[in-house]
Amino acid sequence: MSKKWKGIDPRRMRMIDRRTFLKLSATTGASALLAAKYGLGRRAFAVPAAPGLSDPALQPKFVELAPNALDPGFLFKDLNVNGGPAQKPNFSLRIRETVQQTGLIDPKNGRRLKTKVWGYGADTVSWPGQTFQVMSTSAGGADETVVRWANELQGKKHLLPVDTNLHWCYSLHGASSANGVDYRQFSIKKNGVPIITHLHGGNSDFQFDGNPEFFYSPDGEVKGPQWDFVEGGFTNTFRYNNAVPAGNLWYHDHALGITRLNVYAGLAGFYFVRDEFDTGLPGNPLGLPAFPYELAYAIQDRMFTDKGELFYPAFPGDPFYDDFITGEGAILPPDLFPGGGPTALAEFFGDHM
Ligand SMILES: [Cu+2]
Repeated sequence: MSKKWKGIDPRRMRMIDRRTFLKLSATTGASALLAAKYGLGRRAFAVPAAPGLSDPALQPKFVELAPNALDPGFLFKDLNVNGGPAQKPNFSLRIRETVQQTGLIDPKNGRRLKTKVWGYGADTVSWPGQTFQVMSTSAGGADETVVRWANELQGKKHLLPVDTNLHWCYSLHGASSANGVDYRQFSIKKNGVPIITHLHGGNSDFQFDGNPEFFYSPDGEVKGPQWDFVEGGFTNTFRYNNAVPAGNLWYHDHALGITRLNVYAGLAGFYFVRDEFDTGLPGNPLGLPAFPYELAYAIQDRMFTDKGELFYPAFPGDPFYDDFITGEGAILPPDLFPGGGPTALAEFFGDHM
C-alpha cells in the first residue's frame, strides 16, 4: 500500500463516491426535465417490460449505499475461532425465506417496497448470504472448513414459477434415477423445495461439491439419488478443503432443474480464502488493498412486480417468452403446459440491478 492510500479517511472515500453518484443522478434528472419541457412523459424513455412490472426508469438511482460484502460486520462468524479441529461445524447455516428492502420504492407514493427472498444465514438470513472468510492451510488454517447447510425452507411453494416438466429433482425416474427411486411421487406442495449448495471454485469431495443430484428437501426428508452412493449416507454437514491458495470463491444453490430459480430467489454469497500472501490485512506481502479499500460487490440483475415481488418470466406475454418459445416455433403440449406455462426460458436479462 502506498502512503497516499493510507492517508485517506474511509469516510472521505464514501463522500467521493457519493459525489460521483450525485453527478450521475443529476444527469438522469436533467433528461427527465428535458422530457417534461418537450411534453414527453418519462414513459417515453422506458416502460415496464410487461404490465404489472416495476419500471426501472421510475426508481431513484444512486440513493442506497451498496453494501460491501467484505465489511467485517457482514462476515460469518467462525464458531471454531482458533482453527482447531472442526468437530462442530465452523459455520452452522440455514436456508430460509425472509423479507428484505432492496431499495425499491412505489413510484406513486415514494414508499419503500418489501421483497420476499430466500437467503443463507446463521440466525437471520439474507440475500446475498453473508461472506465466509477462511484461512488456507498454507497460512496455518485448519485442514477443512465445516459448514452445516440446514434446509429450512418451510413454505410448500416456490417463490417463482417452476417448470415441473423439466429434468429436475422431483421428475427423476426410470433410467434417469440413479438409485431407482421414482421421484415423481414427491412435489414441492407435499415435500417442500429441495436445495443443494455448491462452493464455486472449491476443491471439494464429490459428496460436498453441490452436484445437482445431491439435493435434499427441508429437514432432509427427500434426498437426491446420489446420496445412496455416499459412505455413511446423507448429511447436510459439508467439509471444504482448505489446502487451496487464496481466492474469491462464491457459494450458491445448485439443485437439479431449479438452480436458476433458487439463485434468483437469493441463494448466493461470497467465500474468500486467505493465505500468507493475500492475507486480507493491511501490509500484506502483495501490497493489495485491505478493508476499507478492498471491496466485494456482486452485480445481479432482477425483475420485480410493481408491488416489489421478484418476477421471473415463465408464461405467455411475459418478457422473453416470445423470443424463446413462440419465436422459436416451440410447441408446448397444452396438457403439460396449461395456459402455455410455466416454462423455462433459454435466457433472461433483468432490468433492475
Ligand atoms: Cu457456480
